[in-house]
Amino acid sequence: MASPADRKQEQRAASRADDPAGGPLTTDQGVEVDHTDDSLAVGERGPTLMEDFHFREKLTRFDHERIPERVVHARGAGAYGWFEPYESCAEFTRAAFLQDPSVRTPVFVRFSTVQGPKGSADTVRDVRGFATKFYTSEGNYDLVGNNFPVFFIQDGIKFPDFVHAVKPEPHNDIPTGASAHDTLWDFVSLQPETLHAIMWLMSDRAIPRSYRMMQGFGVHTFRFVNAEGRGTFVKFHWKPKLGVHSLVWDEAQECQGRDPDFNRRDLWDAIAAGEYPEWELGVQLVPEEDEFAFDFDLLDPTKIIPEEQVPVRPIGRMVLDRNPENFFAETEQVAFHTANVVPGIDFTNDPLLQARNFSYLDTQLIRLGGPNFSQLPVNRPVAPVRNNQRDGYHQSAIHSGTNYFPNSLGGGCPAHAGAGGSAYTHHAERVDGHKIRRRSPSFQDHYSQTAMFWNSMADWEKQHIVEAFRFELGKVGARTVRARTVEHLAEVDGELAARVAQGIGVPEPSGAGAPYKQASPALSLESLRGDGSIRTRQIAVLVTDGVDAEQITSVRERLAAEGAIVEALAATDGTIAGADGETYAVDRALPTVASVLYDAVLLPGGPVGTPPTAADPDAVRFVRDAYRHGKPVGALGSGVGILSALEPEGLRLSTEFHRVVSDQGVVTDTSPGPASEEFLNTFVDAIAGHRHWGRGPVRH
Ligand code: HDE
Repeated sequence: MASPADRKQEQRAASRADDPAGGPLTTDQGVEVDHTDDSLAVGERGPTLMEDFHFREKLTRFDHERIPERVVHARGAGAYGWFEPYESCAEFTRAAFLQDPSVRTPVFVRFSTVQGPKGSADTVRDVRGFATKFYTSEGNYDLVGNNFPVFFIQDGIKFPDFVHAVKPEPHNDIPTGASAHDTLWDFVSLQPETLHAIMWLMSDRAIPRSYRMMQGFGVHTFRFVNAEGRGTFVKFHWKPKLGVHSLVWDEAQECQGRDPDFNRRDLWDAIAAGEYPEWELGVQLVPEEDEFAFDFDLLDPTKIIPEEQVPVRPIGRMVLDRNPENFFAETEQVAFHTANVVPGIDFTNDPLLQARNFSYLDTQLIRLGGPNFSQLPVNRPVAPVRNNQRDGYHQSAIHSGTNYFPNSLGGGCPAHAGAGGSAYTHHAERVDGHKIRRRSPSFQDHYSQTAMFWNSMADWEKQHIVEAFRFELGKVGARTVRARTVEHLAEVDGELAARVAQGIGVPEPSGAGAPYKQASPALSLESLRGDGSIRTRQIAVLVTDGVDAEQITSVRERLAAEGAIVEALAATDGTIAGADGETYAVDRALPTVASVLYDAVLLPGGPVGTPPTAADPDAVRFVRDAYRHGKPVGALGSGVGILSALEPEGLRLSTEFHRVVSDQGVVTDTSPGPASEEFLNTFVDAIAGHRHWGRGPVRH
């Protein structure tokens, strides 16, 4: 029998629309068409005829190609893959896909930004969606998470307000893919429950280097239920094997123009190249009897459980190994729903989660035009579907027999699943109370975990947060809103508030709030370096005629062996002539790329005293940008000379010759000839370090 991972692909294959025989063009009715370039008209210059059914069908179909984009998370990219547990989780949950390490469950994952429309740029400052559909043997399970572990509001009834505030302003539809505007910050300044998530939004987590290099979180506290009916609270974490890495803000902004598809292209290219991204699924487990053991409420989605308090226990891994074949059919039409759960996974009374359990089905009905969207190939479970749900728009199944329960005429089918078997049973939580509209007092502390996040950051992360607040609030026209926000920040941390205030022209708040001391080191990017490899890192080598080809080859071979992608860039595409007189292929022309599209740059030398690329302004700009953005810069032989262009940026070039010198990710060796082992090791380490923050006046 095919493994479930294959079963999804087999099912998908059955929906492929290609004609393997490759027959001629037809209408939707299968009538062959001999000419699709001119409409049927009276004479060569006469009016078009109504009778041209092919013309009318073609235009009508085109007119109807669009569906409404998602009201949030409109822009996304997806991929198929599989999940396997490390060992049985039967002690905590009866979910079948978490029992057997030899069973792989197929998945589809969609990553997204939240604020911008479908056509907006990838590298905006925003939360990223991280939604996973597990096609389990017991039905579909959707873990619809984000790359932040906390949300902006506590109760789903506020969601329309929050989304209206962050979306482009209603009068002019500005800004696209950005939160730096008055209405969002007006909302934030009046709604301190947003602050914890806002800290994440101002941090580098909001500008990931790659979807493959970000964490995912279920956010809410969910509930595992085992075969005996025992519940355990659970928080879900995805941890990327490649580590968590971000862009710098200046770079992210430039990238929006240089390659608006930066993140989706990265995902696509990696999978196409067989570099399958991988995440570990971890859980934080809290026994039900410990529900009140914390100084925050487990039901409050603006809080995390610090990992130092409840460690994240790894339970399995997910690998994405297949790009979709059709963006619209699959990535656009995939429909996630928090209420798609399987036996062994249940909800809690988190009011945000409860609202989501209503909203996702509701939104699919309008977005996908009716109730039959679960028949679309990407949404179809691999588990059998039998019920009396019928008809409606876009019904594509041909049902037969009875359509009600109970029945005798249909042999009683489909019958109830037997109690105690594999059917879903809701956790029998006892609930008792008055009907009220009131936020729980246990949800009232908005500052201590916000401060914990700030306290946990490395100095460079704090600096980036301050600069992000200054950027965002600096774009807010209403000074009252700026000042009110800073007053809330003073409740979090006096120093944070003062540093932000200094940059946006509002008075520094006088009274600071409670001095919160708690920190969670697991929150800093410094603790999330992953496997430390440089796999799939993009390394630019700037080349020109006369360059030392041996140097390039020595670096290229080593970096390629480490899994990095090395590209030779020259002023024009085609070939260059190396110092040895041989011709070498250029991968891309410098004017078609930019430093922001690469992780590191190498400057090889030539036999003559001057650095070969120093005369090319594009090359100089490339290196300067890489340096400003904290990226590793390697230079060999006379290639080191180009670095003198960085002295105004604060670079102090070493006066030592013919040895490897490494300072803040700038690795040089003026020796001619192939790169030494020491140089290569040091350069690889610098690339693995991602960014180097101790440089002079770096552009964040
Ligand atoms: Fe969503 N959210 N959300 N959300 N959300 C949607 O569903 C909603 C929330 C998340 O790639 C919508 O199909 C409400 C938290 C992701 O297709 C919609 C509330 C988290 C995606 C919706 C939240 C998320 C969505 C829009 C507050 C992280 C993209 C289109 C009660 C845990 C899924 C759609 C994809 C999409 C509603 C809050 C994550 C309207 C009402 C918290 C990753 O149904």
